[in-house]
Amino acid sequence: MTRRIVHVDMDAFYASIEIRDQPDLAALPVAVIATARRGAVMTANYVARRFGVRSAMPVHVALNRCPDLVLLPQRMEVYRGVSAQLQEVFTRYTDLVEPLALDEAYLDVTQQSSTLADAEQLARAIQAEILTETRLTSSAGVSVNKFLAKLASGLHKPSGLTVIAPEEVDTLLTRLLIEDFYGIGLVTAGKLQAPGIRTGAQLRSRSLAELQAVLGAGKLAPRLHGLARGVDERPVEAHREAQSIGVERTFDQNLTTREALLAELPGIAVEVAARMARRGYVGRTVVLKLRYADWRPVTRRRTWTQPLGTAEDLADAASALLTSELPVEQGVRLLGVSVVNLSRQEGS
Ligand code: TTP
Ligand code: MG
Repeated sequence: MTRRIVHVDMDAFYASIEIRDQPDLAALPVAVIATARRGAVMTANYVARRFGVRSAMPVHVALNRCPDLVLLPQRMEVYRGVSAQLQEVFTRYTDLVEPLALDEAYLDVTQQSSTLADAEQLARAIQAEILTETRLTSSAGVSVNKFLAKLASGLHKPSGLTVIAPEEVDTLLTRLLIEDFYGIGLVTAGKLQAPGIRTGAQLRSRSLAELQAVLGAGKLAPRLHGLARGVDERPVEAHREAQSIGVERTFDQNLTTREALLAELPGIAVEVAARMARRGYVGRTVVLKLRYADWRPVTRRRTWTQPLGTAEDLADAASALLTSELPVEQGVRLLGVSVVNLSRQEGS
């Protein structure tokens, strides 16, 4: 069965978040470093990369290459928050989402598309939604399996959208170096180089038995034999259970009156309930989030003994939480309702 897989990977993730939050840094070379281990660069923006600054590079080497490099300490909670926002965007498109890291995921959109061109449109919409919700850019790759989708997302970074069609696979893979095949680390690369396998073309020229002679009888030889031909049957595994399901709405103009605020809740509740139903969840804790005009966030939550799931129940719960915050002393720019303490709805 042919599949359609999208791989999304954020551009210079930690650095882009820092620059989003301190726009004056945009034109400067910026690196994020671990505060605990001051020794290494976690990531650098694309300005710094032009000087040769890379992830995992010792800070003194990075400063040597780029003396004006701006060093910023990591803010993991913020990055995790953005990661949750990404996950939320992805699940609007498909339930088959497999996160690989905070800033990347595979999405199986086979059910939601009938051609790679359809899947490309979905990927474009996902990138636009990520930009709207997080003010960050991403790169996406679209193809028929995970290996090719991930390869594609890296081809035109930043802000890239790349499709690898089956007919392009041969030309593309023969040109790759073996390190560019997913899962080939330094050790495997070393083993393959001894018998003269350095490129995709050379990898492909070897039979399975020849690769097994080099790599042993484990899974690696058949896996690389497949990858060299663009074959990768691994399914997208949405192994993680949802932690929270919710909807946020940002207003063009800040809302100030009780009526205007309360009037937003039923619509939001309908969307939350629809998402919960689609994914087969009910939940016991309703969380209301407000963001005031000055960006100050407030969350209020309440837990019920019985799980909730209908739009009416969610709207009532959210209204009660909102009412206790009224009147608001300044405008509200964002209103969100989410449900945590999720459990599987019976019968699903
Ligand atoms: P990547 O996606 O590998 O890198 P990136 O998002 O910074 O840049 P791009 O994808 O545009 O090439 O990693 C995601 C985040 O993971 C990165 O922002 C920081 C963190 N990270 C580390 O902490 N150490 C590392 O060695 C790497 C590679 C990443
Ligand atoms: Mg990235």
